[in-house]
Amino acid sequence: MHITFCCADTRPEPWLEGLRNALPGATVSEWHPGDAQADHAVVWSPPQQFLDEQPGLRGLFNIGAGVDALLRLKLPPDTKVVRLDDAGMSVQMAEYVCHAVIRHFREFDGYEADMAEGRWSFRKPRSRAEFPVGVMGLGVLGERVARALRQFEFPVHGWSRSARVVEGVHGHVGVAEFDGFLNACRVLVNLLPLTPDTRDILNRHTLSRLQRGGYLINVARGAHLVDEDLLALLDSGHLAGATLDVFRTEPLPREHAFWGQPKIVLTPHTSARTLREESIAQIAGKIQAMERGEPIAGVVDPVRGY
Ligand code: NDP
Ligand code: OXD
Repeated sequence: MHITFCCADTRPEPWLEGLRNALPGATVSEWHPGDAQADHAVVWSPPQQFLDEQPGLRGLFNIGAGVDALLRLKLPPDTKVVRLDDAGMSVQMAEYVCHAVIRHFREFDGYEADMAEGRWSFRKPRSRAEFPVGVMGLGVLGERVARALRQFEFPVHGWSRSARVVEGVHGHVGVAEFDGFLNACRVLVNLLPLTPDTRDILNRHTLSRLQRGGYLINVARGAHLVDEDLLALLDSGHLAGATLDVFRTEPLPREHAFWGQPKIVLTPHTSARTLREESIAQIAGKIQAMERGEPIAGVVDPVRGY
């Protein structure tokens, strides 16, 4: 069995070594143009040439959860596209989102500023009931985030395409229940995949439906958010702030208005990192299962877009 590796912005050696250890007997190599046909590929943002030259792949294993960049390419028709299924990402995402929600709710940014100026002052405790949190997307990451927020006793609402039952979380389903979901929330967390249905979904119209003093946490993809609409709603005061981990252009260009906006906390697409060991173990296990003819989790539906 031949596994080829084609991952942009990723040092290949540790991945090749890890895959060789996990799949003894397999030939594992970094892809170069003109290489022979492989059986499976481990990829991140591969060039179209790679896919054109590898039409017989049985599995195309993406070393991330989001497959939007991959699905923009012309894929071999019979290849299974497989995304990372947690692999250590959901706990990181839960940490990141809970940190952002709590930092805002408890006004730790204000306390930091006060203490930096030598000011010993208290703020009035706020009520959790006045900070209902909405999680868009109740998949592998969104469900974990919603459960973690419930542990801190925030009222939590979730929105998904099909009905999802998560204990203690008020579920809202599909387009018909989207406005009701937004109206019920003050803090909004985006964990949707980027698809034609969800591109630009965080815009003036939808963000205006959040309760006054709303707060946005975007940890999914930059193209979910209409940047100018967020800036306008921060200026008008309808939104109190935002924490953004993902951007339309990454790295975020130096001249972008987000850099100078004090109500926005920025991080460099780091909320849930791909963990090499966990990812290799998961991918190797799935390759072995596929070779035995068994079903695997995390197979992407290219029509649905995730
Ligand atoms: P999943 O595929 O497991 O979950 C997606 C969820 O979104 C599902 O609940 C799905 O509904 C819902 N959904 C999809 N389309 C719609 C729609 N049109 N309307 C309503 N709900 C919809 O994905 P993950 O949880 O694993 O990952 C989510 C995203 O997080 C990734 O696609 C990626 O973009 C981003 N990500 C960001 C990272 C970072 O570091 N910033 C790291 C990892 C991922 P249903 O349950 O009905 O199918
Ligand atoms: C992912 C990401 O999709 O890191 O896994 O954004």
